[in-house]
Amino acid sequence: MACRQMLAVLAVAVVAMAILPAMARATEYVVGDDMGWNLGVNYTDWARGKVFRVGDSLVFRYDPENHNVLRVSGPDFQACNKVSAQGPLASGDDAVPLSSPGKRWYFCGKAGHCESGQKLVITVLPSLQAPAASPTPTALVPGSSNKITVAEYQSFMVVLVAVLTTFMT
Ligand SMILES: [Cu+2]
Repeated sequence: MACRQMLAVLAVAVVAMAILPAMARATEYVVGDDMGWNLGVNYTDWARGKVFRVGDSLVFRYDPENHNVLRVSGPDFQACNKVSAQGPLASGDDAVPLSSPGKRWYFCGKAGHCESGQKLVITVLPSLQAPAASPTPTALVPGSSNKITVAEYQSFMVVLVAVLTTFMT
């Protein structure tokens, strides 16, 4: 029955559409990967090509005897100036949630380490699940306001497929 096969394909597609946004999971980035937070690692290279989003987190792993983590402003980052730094994080295994979009600057507060390149700047992008980034196919729901949510759209599609399936079988 070609009709039923098409419906099955449609149903799978709709379910996939409903599930995919929820699968845009938070990512945990171990800074420096296996090298950790240390001297002799180029954190500009490490960060290149990575996409950091709100909801993700950074994990700094290091020997707390030798390193720590300070969060600073952009100008302080350039100058390795820790006078107004936030922190330090000093556990040796520090998870830092990225809770807002924008730039973030970190460096190690031990003497000379920032100057030697133990510093990291990243740009945090908005979450993929932010309402502004969601499609709003308003034409599919006549009479509704033009502010339907993704959840409403997904519910509508699931109901639509259920109704179609009932009629076609
Ligand atoms: Cu250090």
